[in-house]
Amino acid sequence: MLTIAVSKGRIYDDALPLLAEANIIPIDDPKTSRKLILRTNHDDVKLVIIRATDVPTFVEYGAADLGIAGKDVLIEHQSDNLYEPLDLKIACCKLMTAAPTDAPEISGRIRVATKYVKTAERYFAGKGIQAEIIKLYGAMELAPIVGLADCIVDVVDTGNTLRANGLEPRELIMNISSRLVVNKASMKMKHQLIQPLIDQFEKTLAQR
Ligand code: PRT
Ligand code: MG
Repeated sequence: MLTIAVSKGRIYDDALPLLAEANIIPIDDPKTSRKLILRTNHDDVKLVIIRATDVPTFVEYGAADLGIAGKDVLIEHQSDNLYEPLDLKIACCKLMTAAPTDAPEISGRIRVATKYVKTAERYFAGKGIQAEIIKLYGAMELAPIVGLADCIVDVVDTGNTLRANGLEPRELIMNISSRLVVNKASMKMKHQLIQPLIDQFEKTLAQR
């Protein structure tokens, strides 16, 4: 049995064509089904549909053999128990700082709202900036507007969400794409199942 952890939404949408090229086709559709375990055209392959931030946890503990997770989520999760064999180059975006448009650069201690607490801590520490990190679970863009923080750290794609809330992108922390992650024990025990899958993904990506 092979279990693949994927989050609903953009990663699932971008992962479907890759999986299809590897002849893995879900039978249930997560958009219409409330099932958290999706059967596929193979009796021994299933997809588990979970929150994006939970994918590394499921794979780390072997609850899923493989997973697809954003690099933003992976650098925040930080696990030594995951192989990351492939950059799938899907669900691409940028992890950035953002602040109210035309707000002056702040000197001294700043307050930063983000769900990427560890990543933000590392980033500002690396720049020698004293930052108080405020953990939020969503709607980060609101924080500077209501005076909760001076700036935010979040992923940006088109920048429309920032602009709609009077913010502008400032510094690029990292270019983000989704990665294939594999449980270390599964990689050994189920090598004959997993390696061909990795090879097929690689082939598809090379043709893109
Ligand atoms: O939504 P949920 O709370 O369940 O979890 P999630 O937000 O972590 O999941 P999801 O599916 O939204 O994102 C999964 C992964 O997609 C992330 O971990 C990123 O690696 C990647 N990704 C790519 C993005 C975006 N693009 C993106 N634009 N994740 C989030 N966004 C959000 C961003 O947070 C902001 O709210 O979209 C908004 C910005 O988009 P623009 O186009 O307005 O800039
Ligand atoms: Mg989201």
